[in-house]
Amino acid sequence: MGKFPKGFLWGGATAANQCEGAWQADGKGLATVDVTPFGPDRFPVATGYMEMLDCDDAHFYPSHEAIDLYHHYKEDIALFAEMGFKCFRLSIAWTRILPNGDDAQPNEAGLAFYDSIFDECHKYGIEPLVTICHFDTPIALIKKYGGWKDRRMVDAYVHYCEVLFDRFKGKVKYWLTFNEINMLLHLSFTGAGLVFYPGENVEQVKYQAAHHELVASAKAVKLAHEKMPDAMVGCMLAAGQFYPRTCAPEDVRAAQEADRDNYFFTDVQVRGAYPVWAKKRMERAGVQLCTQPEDDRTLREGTVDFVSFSYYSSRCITVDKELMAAENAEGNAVSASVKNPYLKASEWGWAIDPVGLRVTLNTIYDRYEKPMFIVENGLGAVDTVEPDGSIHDSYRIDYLRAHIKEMEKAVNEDGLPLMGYTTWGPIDLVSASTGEMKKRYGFIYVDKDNAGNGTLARSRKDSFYWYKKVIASDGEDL
Ligand code: BGP
Repeated sequence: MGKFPKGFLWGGATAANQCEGAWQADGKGLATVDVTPFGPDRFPVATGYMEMLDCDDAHFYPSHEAIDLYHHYKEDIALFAEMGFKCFRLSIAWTRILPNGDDAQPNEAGLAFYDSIFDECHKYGIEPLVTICHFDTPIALIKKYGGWKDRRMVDAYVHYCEVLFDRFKGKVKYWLTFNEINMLLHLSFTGAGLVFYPGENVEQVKYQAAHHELVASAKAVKLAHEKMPDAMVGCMLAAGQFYPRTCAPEDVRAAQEADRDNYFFTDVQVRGAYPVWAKKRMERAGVQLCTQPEDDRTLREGTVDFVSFSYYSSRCITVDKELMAAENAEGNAVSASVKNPYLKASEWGWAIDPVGLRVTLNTIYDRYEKPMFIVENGLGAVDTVEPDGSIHDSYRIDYLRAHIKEMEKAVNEDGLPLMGYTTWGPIDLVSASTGEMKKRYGFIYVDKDNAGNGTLARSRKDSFYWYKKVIASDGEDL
C-alpha cells in the first residue's frame, strides 16, 4: 500500500556533461561544457566568448573527466537498481552522436554507448527518461552559427532528434526536449550556446534564440509522435515560485512578472502559441522576432504531453531597489532575488522551501492541466567521510523527506497528476553552476575533489539506504 499512484516513477536524474567525462572518447566532439572552466569565470556573461572556445589548457575543465560514468555506468546503474529505481533520467551528449552537431552520418560509437546504457537500465526494469539537450550545445555549431541565435540550429537539432528516435525507439519512451529551457534567458552560453557580438541587442538575440528552441522543440515533439506512437514528450522548466517579498501590491506585481520568465517558454510548449503578455514584453524590449510563415502552425502542432520541471527553492522579489541591490551585490545569482526571512538556506544560499514545491505543483497544474513530472530536486551539500568510510548525510535525508511529504500532499490532498520523481544527482557529479565536486547531491559518494583528484571509488551514504526504503514502501516509510 503505497502513497503514490501505480507505476509512479521513482528515481534519479543526471546530465551527460556533469557525469560522463570521457570528453574526447570514441570520436566525441566539443560542447559548451567542455570549454566552461572551473572557478569564477565559469559563466562569462559579457561579450567575448569566442576566445573561450579555443579551450585554453591553463584552465581546469571539470566536465572532462567528471565522475567518468562513461566507464563506470554498469556499476552505477547496478547501484541505482539496488535502491529500487524505476526511472533513470539521463541526457544524451549531442556531440557523442554528431561530433560537429550536424554531421550527415552519426558516430556509431556514441550510439552504441547509449544503447548499452538503455540495455543496462532495462535489465533492471528501470525506465530511461532522456533529455535530448542538457546544457551542451556543440561548439562546432557555435563557431558556425553563434549558437541558437541562428535559425539553422533548428534543422541541426531536428536532424539530431531523428537520429535518436530512429535508433532508440523501443528502448526509450520518455523524452524531454531541452533541459531548463528558461535558463536561456539567464545562462545564455550554457543554456543555448549564445555568443554575443559587440553592439548586438542582447534581448533581441535571446528571444530570437528562444523562438528557435521553441520551434525546434515543437518539431521534435511531432517527429517523436510520428516515429514512436507510444512516446511521451515533455518540456522541462527550471521552476520555483516567485513570492512577493511583502504584500505591497507592487511587490505582488513584480513577483508575477518574474514568474513569467519561467512561463514564457512553457506557455508556448504546452499551449502552442505565445501569450499576449509575451508579445508585449518583447515589444517593450525592442525585440523584433524573425519568424517563418509556418512557425505558428509548427508551435500549435508540437505541444508537449507532460510538464517536467526542476525544483530546488522558491525565490522572493521586491520593488525595493536598495534591498535588491544590497542582496544581489555579488552579481552571481542566476536571477536576482532577495532572501525570504521565513526560510533557511543551503550552504550555497538556495532557500529551502518544501511547501514551495506544493505551491509550484499547484501553480503549474492550474496553468496547464497536464500530467507533471518532478525531474530534479535535491540538496547540494558538503559531505564528510568518516574514518570508517561511512557518510552520515542526515541533512540530505531531511531535505528530501520534507519535499516528498509536500509532493505527497499535492498528489493525495490536491489530487494532482504526478508521473514521477527523480532526485538530482543520485550519484555525486559536477555542479552545473560552480563546476565544483564538493557540492554533492548523491546517495552515492564519489571519491573526487574540486581539483579533480580522487580514486573515483563509489560508496553508499546513509541516504542511499533511506531512499531505498522510501521507494520500496512507495513513499510510505519516510
Ligand atoms: C539545474 C540543472 C542541473 C543541475 C542542478 C543543480 O539547474 O538542470 O544540471 O546541475 O540545477 O545545480 P548545481 O549543480 O549548480 O548545484
